[in-house]
Amino acid sequence: MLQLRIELAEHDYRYHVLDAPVVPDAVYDRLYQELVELESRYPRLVSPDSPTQRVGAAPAAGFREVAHGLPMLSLDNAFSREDLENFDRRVQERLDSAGDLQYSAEPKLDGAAINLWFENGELVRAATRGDGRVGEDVTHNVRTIHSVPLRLRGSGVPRLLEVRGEIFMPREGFRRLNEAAQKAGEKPFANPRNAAAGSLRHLDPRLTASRPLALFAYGVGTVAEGSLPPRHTEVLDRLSDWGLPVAPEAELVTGVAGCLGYYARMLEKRAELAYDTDGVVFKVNDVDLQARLGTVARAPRWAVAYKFPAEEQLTTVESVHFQVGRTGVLTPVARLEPVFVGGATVSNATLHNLDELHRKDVRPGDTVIVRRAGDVIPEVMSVLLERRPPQTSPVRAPERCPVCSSPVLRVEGEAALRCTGGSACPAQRKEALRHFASRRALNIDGLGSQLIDQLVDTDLVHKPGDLFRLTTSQLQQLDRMGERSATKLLEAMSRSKATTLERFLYALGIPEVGEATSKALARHFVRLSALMTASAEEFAEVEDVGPIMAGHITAYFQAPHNQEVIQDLRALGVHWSEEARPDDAGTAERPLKGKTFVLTGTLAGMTREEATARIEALGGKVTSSVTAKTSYLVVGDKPGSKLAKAEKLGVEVLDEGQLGQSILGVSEK
Ligand code: D41
Repeated sequence: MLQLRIELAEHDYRYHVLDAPVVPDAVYDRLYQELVELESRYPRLVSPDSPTQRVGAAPAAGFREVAHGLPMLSLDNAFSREDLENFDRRVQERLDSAGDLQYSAEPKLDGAAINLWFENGELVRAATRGDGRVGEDVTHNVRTIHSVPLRLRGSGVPRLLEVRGEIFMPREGFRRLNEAAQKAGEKPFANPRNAAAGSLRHLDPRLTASRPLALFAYGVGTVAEGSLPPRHTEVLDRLSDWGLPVAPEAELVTGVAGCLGYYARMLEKRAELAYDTDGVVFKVNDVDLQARLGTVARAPRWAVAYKFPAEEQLTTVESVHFQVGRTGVLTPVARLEPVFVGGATVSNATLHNLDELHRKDVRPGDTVIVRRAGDVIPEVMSVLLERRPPQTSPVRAPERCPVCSSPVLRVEGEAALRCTGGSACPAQRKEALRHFASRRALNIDGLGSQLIDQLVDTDLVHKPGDLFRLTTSQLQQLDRMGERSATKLLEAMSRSKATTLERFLYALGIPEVGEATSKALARHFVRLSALMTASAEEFAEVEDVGPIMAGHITAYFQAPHNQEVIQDLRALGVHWSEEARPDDAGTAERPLKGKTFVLTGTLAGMTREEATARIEALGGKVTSSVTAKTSYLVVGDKPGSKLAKAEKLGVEVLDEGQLGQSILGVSEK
């Protein structure tokens, strides 16, 4: 039984902490079953740290209050570069230090803070943060979280240890949980943080066990009869050695510049991370210095949370209108009281389609939550019904196009409303021209959105070819268009006539045909004439072209109107080479194809961006966290916890010289 427990705990650790299982689930299940059977025969030999004991009975009296050994402090916030610089200055002044301090830099997870008590390495208690002094005993729930070790591994574990961390729900798990809730007709959670906090505070541990929760440890409280290393990053490494999960993005940085660099990198990575973050945390790395700095009003002077711009805000809806896209699809858009969210001022947010509009029932006057995450277009998430003013009415679908008044059709089986005006609708013409001139299509420099509006509104341009017939005198009649800019624009148009077949195809705006398909079509057919006469079956032979898309493409080329547009453009001198191009460089020129790299610590000879660019140029990939799939960890000066993780996983570790010489084929400076 002891052996089975050890083996199962090892598999739990490999699966949930290292992300690197070594046996198939079926093997785990068999071992687990074997232990369950032995335990039922010898109930006296069941120990609380057995993997079978993660899900137990609910506490009879609900959640008890428990005092933390040392208080759980709160974090001061910084919202700007200036705030961060002030933090660093205050720290330096208090320490009489001049020069760059080292900081532990960590993602700030958006979950629920937890305090874990380990006695002789065994998990004996888990409590929520509460007011920082006293929290709620949620041991029975926390035990069900598989990345929380029931017993610490390795040596040198203090007899008594309080570990602080954050319980959170990874995004993918959150998505699946909400999908299931929606299917079951239950109310979905607003965000992963609420889902995590709610799951922790449920009386029935079986429910918590069914929730995809995880832990990252970020610090310690009481440490008795044992000791920890003198730097915070080393403490994190030690916790990781003992089997506790630590955020793989944690790093050691130097000075304000290092902090700002880390913040920028994490902000960029924010959308790709598997979990929600609301900022990054910087902590003075030297534990002695932390003690000298002390705390004020329950927050340490040695740490700061530099918050990311909030991705959600409240605002009110001024109106809901319908925007007509390139293919005539009407998209409901909420016009908002402008609000600063996700790092930009937002005054319009999409409602996607009619079904979404009706499901969310967004009305003028409503207070709504808007979300803008990364570069994704802002969207209205939900309405605060309790704030709805009296006498509002639901938005109705328009029967006529708001731009050209043509009838609107609701396509059977689709959520989309479509304007039937086609190229008679100025909105569709404008969008088609915007697309035609865009950077990845014909790339007409200087032909912006407002200019296109004017050209269509003044009837100077109806179809793409008309652009190339414009004269300087016509252009000069437009707003803010002098002779110089008119000439420049005509030159840009003339340059754009030299293009490639794939750009030309993309520029046409064939329904469903994006850049990748345009490229595949150009490769496959090589000549436009071959494309214009191909059958749906022939199109379906092209990689990634399904029967529906093949139908769209043939229909497009068969329509006389489209044939005219194409002939017109060719007659005006739009041209490209129709010679078959050799395939992309094979693996010979992409020797790092299929290899993933993680960079950590400070590189001496090149910046991380340079190293990343070179690895990518050779076909390799650079990712942020070490997993079992990582091919190489490249370590610079002062690597953080990634090195320990790589060693644990047996990931090959290279120093900068080795990266340069053997992989990138350059010698050191
Ligand atoms: O990821 C986090 N949410 C996080 C929270 C973190 N990485 N580090 C933290 N460090 C601290 C101190 C410096 C006080 C030990 C924290 C928190 N505190 C914290 N979480 C909730 C309140 C405070």
